[in-house]
Amino acid sequence: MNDEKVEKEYDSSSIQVLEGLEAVRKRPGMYIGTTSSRGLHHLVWEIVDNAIDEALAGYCTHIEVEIGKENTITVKDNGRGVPVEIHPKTGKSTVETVYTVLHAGGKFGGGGYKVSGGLHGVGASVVNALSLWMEVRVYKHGNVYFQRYENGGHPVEDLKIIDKCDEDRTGTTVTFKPDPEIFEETTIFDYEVLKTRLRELAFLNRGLRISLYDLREDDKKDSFCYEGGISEYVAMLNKDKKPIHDTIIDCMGVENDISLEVALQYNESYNSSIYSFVNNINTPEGGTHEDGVRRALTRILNKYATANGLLKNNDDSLTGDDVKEGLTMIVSIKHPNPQFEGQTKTKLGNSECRGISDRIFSAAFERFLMENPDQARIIIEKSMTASRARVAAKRARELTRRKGDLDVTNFYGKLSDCKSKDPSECEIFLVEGDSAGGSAIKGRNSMTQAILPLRGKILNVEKARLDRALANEEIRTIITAFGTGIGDDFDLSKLRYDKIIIMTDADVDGSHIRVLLLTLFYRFFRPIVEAGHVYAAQPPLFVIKHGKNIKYVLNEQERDEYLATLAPNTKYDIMRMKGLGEMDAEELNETTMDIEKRVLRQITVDDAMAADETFSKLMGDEVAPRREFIEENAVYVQNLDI
Ligand code: 1YM
Repeated sequence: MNDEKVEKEYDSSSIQVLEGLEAVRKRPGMYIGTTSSRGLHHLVWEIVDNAIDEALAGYCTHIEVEIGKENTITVKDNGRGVPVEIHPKTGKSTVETVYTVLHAGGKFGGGGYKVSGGLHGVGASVVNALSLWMEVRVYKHGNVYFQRYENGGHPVEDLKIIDKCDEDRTGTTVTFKPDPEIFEETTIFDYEVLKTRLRELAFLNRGLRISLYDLREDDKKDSFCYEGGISEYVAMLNKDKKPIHDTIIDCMGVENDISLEVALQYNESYNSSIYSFVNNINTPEGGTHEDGVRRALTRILNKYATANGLLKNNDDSLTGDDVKEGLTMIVSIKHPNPQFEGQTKTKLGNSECRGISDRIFSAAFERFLMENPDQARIIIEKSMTASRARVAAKRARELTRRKGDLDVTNFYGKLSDCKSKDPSECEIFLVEGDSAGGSAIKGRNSMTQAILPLRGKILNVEKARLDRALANEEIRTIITAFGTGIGDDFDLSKLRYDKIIIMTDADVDGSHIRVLLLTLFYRFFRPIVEAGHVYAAQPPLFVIKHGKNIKYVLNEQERDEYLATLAPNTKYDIMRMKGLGEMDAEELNETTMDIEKRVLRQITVDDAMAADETFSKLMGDEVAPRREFIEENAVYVQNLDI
């Protein structure tokens, strides 16, 4: 009787498990956001997060990630190993429970800082559900425990011992193959994506070694371990910029189980690169941890500057914006119970973190300034210059505003606007050169398509502040056309077009103009890029004519693919397309502008740090890194996605 009851419960719980995993397969987007390449890589982060948790708990010193020949992933750690005992609630091994029960991973951990408290943390069972197969090996008690799952998380057998190992060897190894039926777009792992995040995790977890191997290519591997933690991160971010003082200022402190680390250094540029993290998760919207540090930074600099006669009575005090010019800073907090808020749930909400961050950082920063008066003076002078420039830019903006320069109703410049006033259906083409501009004006749909021909080279804003940018006519025209304003006045809701389309030739000049425009957008209109409004038109490279058919293709590969589809003895003509300026209105419409036929590439800022690095390299003062980048990316440079 009793036995029967146990068996029934066991049965029903198995059924629930399978239903759980089935739900994941039915609606994968609900669990991993998307089934695109990003979702595919998310699977790796789920498994790696468990190993990172084990490192945060103090038991694991080395994590290895291996991309297999067939695009499998193996993650290996030297932690305690997932428990192998029967789990009281499920009646199965804990290993099976962790890998087959939805949300089991986060639930029984208890205590410590869990990465799974944040954005990831849907659990390893979700990865299993979305895999063709998965294998888990646990090294513990001198044994190798093993379990294999197939077809979206179905155990092939119970957990069993398959081998012996060294008594003192412990750890967990997980291998999985993503299911191509779920990841229709791609099941190919991107080495660079894995490398960037794994390196970041190594920076954020001082002393933890993380290695990456790619078996698809001979000898491709990287291994990261930073004894200096986030200070070394700041050093890397400033590598292609010119630091203005020697020391990377850093601090570390713990209050009520919450630990904070900050590292910063100023460079010559006018941009700031501030990145904050909670339990190793990036918080691009910031939050209380970042607020606390920024508040302290501004207050302490003002206090020191006043006390040491650098800031006089009649000087304006330094603002948060002044002290962030040229600042590269990482803020990393580890919190047992983080609360996330904001539009994308990437903003820390815990109010206690503001005070904790302020106290820990201000004490350390004040001490640094006292002990290093030369560096203190350099930093304060930089902020004071920024302050004066901010006042000048405000004046310039007010002046242009008074003259109505930035007001679209007074704007009879070069813009051929569209008739519709409904931004959701409007697009603006920024076109290289007057001649292509002319054809575009004739070839457009004047209801929804506006044309702005760009004559000169755009100012390189990587080397200019807002006040100089505003003095540039080309840039003023763009700001006016967008309708959003700029700087403190910027308002995304006033954007007059849903799509901003950069239309340049597929040659070196064209890519240069494109990069200059992208720099402008990234530095001064970042929300427009982040909201996905920016696109690059892709004019075709070849036209193939046979009989009455005309086919435009984007590149060599498409050309060859198309030719392969033609019947063997079709007689055909191939022509390399002319530049935009040589196309007539009809051709331009047909190839690049017509909504039905054109190909647009959306410009994304998936990784703000990578974009920042790219712009510093491409547009900054240093020649060597730029040459290096262009040499390394020579083939891609025309297709640079930031
Ligand atoms: C390659 C992925 O998952 N490592 C890993 C996971 C766990 C432990 C150790 C662990 C945790 C605990 C106790 C604990 C997990 N255990 C669980 C659960 N690497 C990888 N290494 N003993 C071992 O948190 O108390 C979930 S993950 F729930 F079983 F404890």
